[in-house]
Amino acid sequence: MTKRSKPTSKSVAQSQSPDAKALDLEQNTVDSSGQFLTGNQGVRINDDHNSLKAGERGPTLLEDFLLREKITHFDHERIPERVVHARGSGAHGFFELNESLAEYTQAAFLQETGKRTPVFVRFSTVAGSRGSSDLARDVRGFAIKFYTEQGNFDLVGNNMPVFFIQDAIKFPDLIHAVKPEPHNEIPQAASAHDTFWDFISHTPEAAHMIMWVMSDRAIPRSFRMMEGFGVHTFRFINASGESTFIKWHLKPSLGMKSILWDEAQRISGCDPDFHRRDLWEAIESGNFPEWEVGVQLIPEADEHKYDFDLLDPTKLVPEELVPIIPIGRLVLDRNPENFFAEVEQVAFHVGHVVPGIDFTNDPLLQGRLFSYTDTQLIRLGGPNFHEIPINRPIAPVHNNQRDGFMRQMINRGKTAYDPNSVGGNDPHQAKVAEGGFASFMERIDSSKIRARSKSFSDHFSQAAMFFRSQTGIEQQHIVNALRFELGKCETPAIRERMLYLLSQIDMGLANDVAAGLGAKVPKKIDGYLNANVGADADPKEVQPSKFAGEAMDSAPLSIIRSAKPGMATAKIAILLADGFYEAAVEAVSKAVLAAGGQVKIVATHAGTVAGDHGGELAVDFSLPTVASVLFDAVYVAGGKACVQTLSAEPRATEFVEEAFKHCKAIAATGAAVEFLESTRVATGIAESDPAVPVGEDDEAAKVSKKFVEAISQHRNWDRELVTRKNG
Ligand code: HDE
Repeated sequence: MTKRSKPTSKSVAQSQSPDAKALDLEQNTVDSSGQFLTGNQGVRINDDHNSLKAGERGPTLLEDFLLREKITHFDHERIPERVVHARGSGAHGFFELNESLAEYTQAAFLQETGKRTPVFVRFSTVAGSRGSSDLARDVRGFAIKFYTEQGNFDLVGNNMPVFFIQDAIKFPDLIHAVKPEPHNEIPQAASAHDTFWDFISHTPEAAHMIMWVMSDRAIPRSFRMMEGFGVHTFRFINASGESTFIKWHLKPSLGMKSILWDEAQRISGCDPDFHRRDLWEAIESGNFPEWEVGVQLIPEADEHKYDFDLLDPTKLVPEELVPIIPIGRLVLDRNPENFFAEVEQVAFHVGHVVPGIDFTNDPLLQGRLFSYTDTQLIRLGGPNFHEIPINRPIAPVHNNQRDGFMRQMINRGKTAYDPNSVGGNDPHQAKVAEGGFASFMERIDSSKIRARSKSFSDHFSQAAMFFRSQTGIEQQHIVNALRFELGKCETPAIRERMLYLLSQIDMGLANDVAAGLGAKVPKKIDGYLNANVGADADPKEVQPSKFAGEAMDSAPLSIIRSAKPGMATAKIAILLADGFYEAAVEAVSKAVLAAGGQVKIVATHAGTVAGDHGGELAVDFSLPTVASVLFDAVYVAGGKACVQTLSAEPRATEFVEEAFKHCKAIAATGAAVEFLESTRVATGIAESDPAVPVGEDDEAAKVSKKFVEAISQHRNWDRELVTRKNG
């Protein structure tokens, strides 16, 4: 039976446990097992297979209220997708504090160590539609809703610490430029087209962000293996009303890992739900994704200490200048019950804050403070979206707001205004000491102007810092990404402007990209550095973007330099066919599982496969349904009959050759070594590539050890043709 939703705010508010949100959601869940099928008014349905007709072959009757109710509901099943971040996945979990921030903020969830706060997290890509591939080259959204006892706090961040633009007024332009072009709605979920690069080439402030999105950060291996950032500088306010600037950071406990662009394109075809599936399966199997949450704290007095502006969202604060203090962990331990009700209907907003957390004057943040409520009104159909279960705070909600589409709350009493005496003047305001929210009393004394701060004008130093902090391999990936993206642009002038912009970051980078485009880096482009000014600006007053020519080195900006060895949850394919050598498969599986990996049996056919000693294995995937891009490493099983079958199957050759091309670990024993030698993996064997361990069938234990070591390094990058040297 449908559980009726009661006015929940009171009962749920009393419960401060991390499970409070689970209880809240449960009040709205429906389990239909053993129940009669009914209409939406509760009437039991006798025949759900036939509409009401005037006679056996007659017309359907307008009177058929069951048909009309069902079809009307169906007709309205879709809601507008998010205008950006439409493609996403989410999960429930908790935040556990292990370092009190009481000195800096009054926020209740940041006071006592050990305190757990329930959260709901949604990851997303930005540009693509709801049904697009997870593997687009794009920024990933990383939005967290903390259900605190003082109300919801939303940290609506990304997996990159900076943004493309400095002022919210440019956001619609940026998004229009990256979305499919309006005349033909092409391309989907891709920035590799004219309009995006046309906009960027006129927007030098995007230089830093472009380095991030052209890097491997834009193609993560998993949501579980990417960092998260609040991007803007926020404020903490403590009990004495003092403010500290703060930047939010999340570091994945599995370490950061990415994939190659070649893989991303292939995965988009093989499994466009790759990240969604990965998150879902990790949680279902008890491998709960986890991040270390940290903050950079900057005293009010240091506001002007740096050669960049803390209010400029195209800049980060290098960890070398302000260390990240770990304060707790974020764990995702529960999948949604219903994707639409939770992941689709969750409504985030940077303006959902609690006492002790406040905004800065970052002009991008200020614009966002308007945008998020506004967008929910159209997306969720009215002003009562906070009553949808996933959005409901666990803190009680009492105010004089009334009515509107889909109102759930039944407010008692006859007053809906303040002040009133008829209702005892309730609900009443809260003093700060009672938890009332008070904004930081920042002093503002200035003229009203429509202009950028001059302190925002260095667009290239941090872009150069990012590029120069990468290893040679990562730099090459950036060059390759730019060659791909700009190579897809059809208008030569756009490429030229981009090459000029790149030359402002790093001449070597610009030359390398130019070589791939068959173009030359122009020495000068008239006018374009004067972007971001109004029509009447005096060109002399416009500060040109400057780059001092030197850039600091920051290791944490590089994935490879900050890599953590380890293979927890890595997915290993065991490629085999009937007649496989059982003892070796067993040994390799054991070693992989012991190191925290997962074993998936990939065979030439579905069902089960028979080993050389009569054992049987259930097949997880048949070759035609997968590709090695979906796995982290491959072991090819020995056994004469098995290898004969694999050798006759072109897909098996493709499987190992692709894994080799993508620098993954590949192991083989017994007869399978000959099979590898008949493929391009032969080079790896000949050159004693440490990530291609091979041996006799009875050497499986030795081979497994090397295999596990190689997987723990994630990739053998030496296999890539390295043309760049770091710096
Ligand atoms: Fe968003 N952004 N954004 N954004 N954003 C939205 O809100 C917007 C920006 C981010 O999983 C929208 O509910 C403006 C920066 C995430 O539901 C919309 C500006 C950062 C999500 C919106 C920005 C973000 C959104 C679309 C520039 C990183 C997905 C649907 C002023 C710090 C949240 C929605 C989810 C979603 C507006 C810039 C992160 C339209 C105007 C910078 C993670 O309101």
